[in-house]
Formats: sequence, C-alpha cells, structure tokens
Amino acid sequence: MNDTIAAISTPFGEGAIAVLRLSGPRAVEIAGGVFRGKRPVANLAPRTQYLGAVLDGERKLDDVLLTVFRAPHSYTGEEVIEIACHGGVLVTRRILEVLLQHGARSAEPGEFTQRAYLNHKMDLTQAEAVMDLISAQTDLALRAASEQLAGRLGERIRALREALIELLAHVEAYIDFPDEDIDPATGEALLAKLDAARSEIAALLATADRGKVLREGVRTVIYGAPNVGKSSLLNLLLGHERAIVSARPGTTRDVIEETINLRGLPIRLIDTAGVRESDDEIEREGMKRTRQELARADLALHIFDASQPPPLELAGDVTLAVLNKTDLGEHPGWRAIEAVRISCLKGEGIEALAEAIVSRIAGGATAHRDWSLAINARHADCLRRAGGLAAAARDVMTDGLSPEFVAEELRGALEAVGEVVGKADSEEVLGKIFSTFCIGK
Ligand SMILES: Nc1nc2c(ncn2[C@@H]2O[C@H](COP(=O)(O)OP(=O)(O)OP(=O)(O)O)[C@@H](O)[C@H]2O)c(=O)[nH]1
Ligand SMILES: [Mg+2]
Repeated sequence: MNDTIAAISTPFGEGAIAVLRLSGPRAVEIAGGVFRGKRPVANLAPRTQYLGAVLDGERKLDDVLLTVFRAPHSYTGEEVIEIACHGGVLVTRRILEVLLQHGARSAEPGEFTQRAYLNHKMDLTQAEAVMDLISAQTDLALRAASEQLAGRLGERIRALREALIELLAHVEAYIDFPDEDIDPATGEALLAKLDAARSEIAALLATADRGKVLREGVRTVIYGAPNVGKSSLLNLLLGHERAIVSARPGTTRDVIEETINLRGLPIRLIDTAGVRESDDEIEREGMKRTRQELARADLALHIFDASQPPPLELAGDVTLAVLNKTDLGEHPGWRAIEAVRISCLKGEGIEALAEAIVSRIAGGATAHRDWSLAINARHADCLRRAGGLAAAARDVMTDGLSPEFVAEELRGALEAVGEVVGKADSEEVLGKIFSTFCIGK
C-alpha cells in the first residue's frame, strides 16, 4: 500500500462526466503535477470541488473538477483525489495515462475497496456489500446490500464473537485452576451460553439461501414438449417478444436467458428447446442443452398443453407443473392433477403463476418477510465451520472432558466466526473477494 493507485471509476463508454480516482501517499503530489487551477492542489481545502485543467505537458487535455480527500477522511483511508472530467472514452483514458506517467500505478479490480478494508474503514462484510450494491437487480437485493454495507451483519458477527470470547474466558479460567471442578450450576450456565451462540450461528446460516437468491437470482428453467407455449410464457413474463413463437413445433433451439423481477426477487428465466424424439441434429443439440439447464435449475417450470392428455410421468421436486392453453379447454385427464393453470394467449393465470413461483422460492409473500439480512457463500462457509466446532465444544463439555479440550474447540469456532468480518484473513481470501470487483471501485 505504499504506492499510489489510479483508475477510471465510471463505466467505459460515453457519458456527461467520468470520474478518475487516485489513492495513496503520493496522490496529492501526482495530482499537483497534472492539474492547473487557481491554487496548487496541496493548498486546496478538502472535500471541495475546484475547477481547473488537466495538462499533458503544456497541452490542456480537459477542464475538470478536482476534489481532495485527506487521509484518513476518505473512502480508502488514504490521500484520495477525484477528478471529474468530460465523459469521453479517449479524454478519460488520456488523463489516466498522464496520472500513470506521473507515478501512479493502475489499480487492480476492487483495490480501492480493498484498501478501505485494510485501513479499517470497513469490515470484510461491508467491502463485499459494495459489490452487492452495485450489482443488485431488485429492491430486495438492494436493501440487503445496503443493510450489510451499513454494518448490520458485522454487528451480529461481532456480538457473536464477544459471546464466544466470554465463554472461552470462563472455560480457560478452569484450566488455570485445575483442582477446581466446574460446579454443576456454572456448567449449566456455560452450556446455555454455548447453545445461545450456536442458535445465533444457525439463525445466520438460515439466511444463506436468500443470499444466494438475491445475489445470483433463481435459475428458473422453462421446459416441456415442443409447442406447449414455453417461449410464449417467457415473452409474457418479460413483457416483450424476446423469443420467436410459432405454431411449428421445434421453434426454439438455443437456450434463451433473461432476468425478471418478481416481487423483488431476481428470476433468471431460461427458455429451452422442447423435448421430443428427433433426428434433426440441431434440435438434438438444443435438447442436450435443455437437459444441462435442467440439471442446474433452482426451479423448473414444466409446461403442458392443457388440451392434450397428461403424460404418464410428472414432476420432480424442483418442478412446478404449469398447464398452458386453458383457453382451448382442459382435457379431463388433468382434473385431479395439481398444476398452475394459465393461458398465454389470454394472459390469464399469470398472477397465480407468479405467486406460485415466489412462494416456492421464498416460502410465502416476501414483502412480509425480512430479507434485509442475507449472508453470502463465503460467510456461510465460515459459519458452517464455526457451527461444527461449537457443536464439538458442546460434546466435549457434556462428556466431562477437561476444559482444555473445550477451549480448543471454542478457539476454532471463534476464529471461524472472525473470518466472516475478516479477522484471520489470508491473501488468498482477499484476492478471491476483490478480484470480482470492477476496476476503480
Ligand atoms: N390457444 C393458445 N395458443 C397458445 C397459447 N400459448 C401459446 N400458444 C401458441 O402455441 C404455439 C407454440 O407456442 P411457443 O411459445 O412457440 O411454444 P414453445 O413451447 O416455445 O415451442 P418450441 O419452441 O417449439 O418448443 C404458438 O402458435 C402460440 O401462439 C395459449 O395459451 N393458448
Ligand atoms: Mg419455444
């Protein structure tokens, strides 16, 4: 962190403005070398925008607004400079080049946020939330990300750590006085505390599923025989004619994926080639892809033609049966079969289908449930390990083994919990997290 990094922080492309960022010990000096305004950069008041020009030698590249943030009162905790210039691809790149020529280094993806974390401006859960916030596709996802960015998850984790530390201190006290037996009342109290910590771990882990839904969306595969109306359903849910619909069976060959927002849940709808016997090479390849998608599906909508008799085999556990074309009349064979009944032609039953999809995923109306806490896969991995070690600590305790053994398991659990917010972090973990970021963040 001794070097000064620079990046274009706004997306590539043309816009009214673009923003470049510099962070590091030489940020003010480097900016001073390229900026000409009324006063030298070193004398500018922090967090105030100043008009000036960025120069390449004596040539003016652009009129810009420059802001100085003095350490530690900046995003990264270091000296930071932000330069807002005109949002052209070339002008932005030229300014970056000039900054690099003056001694800045091109920033890695997520490096600004990584520095913010390393300088204790935020914990690891908050750093991760920055990316979640940027990539959030629905209001629910956005809310969960901003709660996490505000430090809600971090608070829960720190409280959990404190409870475990207190427990560990109690247990270690018995190691220091080996002649003293743990009296039964104290033993009970310790067990109760341990169980409270374990149920907190379980409660946090229970939010992992919704975390996956909010971050990755729900892979929902639309499949069934040819011509049942799969592509019609995709188009209807999407609100525009994305896929080709035709009366000829075997229309869709490729996999078509689009994300929709269903009551705040990001749903990745995947339309597929209809499955049937076929000698057509392309169609067979399409069906192979259908099967691949089904294997990875979180939810599968098995579409049927209501006017036709039901097939012999029905449904797997991720499957929701959907009867389309109810406007043509329903074949009596369907009478006793549980399915969502719709007509893409008439636009009927779509609300009920949406409801059925949401309740499959969220187990009820999401609006009434609190999705603001939603851990990610890394958190879940740490907490699962912590839960295992806490359970082991409990076993050791109830088996009446010496407190040293209990303490050892507890220390492991404590460490695993700490990893969530970034206590025992390794280069590898950080590399994995921040490499998913965009450059300039
Ligand atoms: N009557 C009626 N026709 C429908 C309905 N939904 C779709 N269709 C018609 O059924 C035909 C097939 O629709 P598609 O959406 O292309 O069906 P598909 O399942 O995607 O077909 P493949 O891509 O060939 O597997 C088209 O002619 C649609 O207009 C419906 O609810 N009622
Ligand atoms: Mg189709």
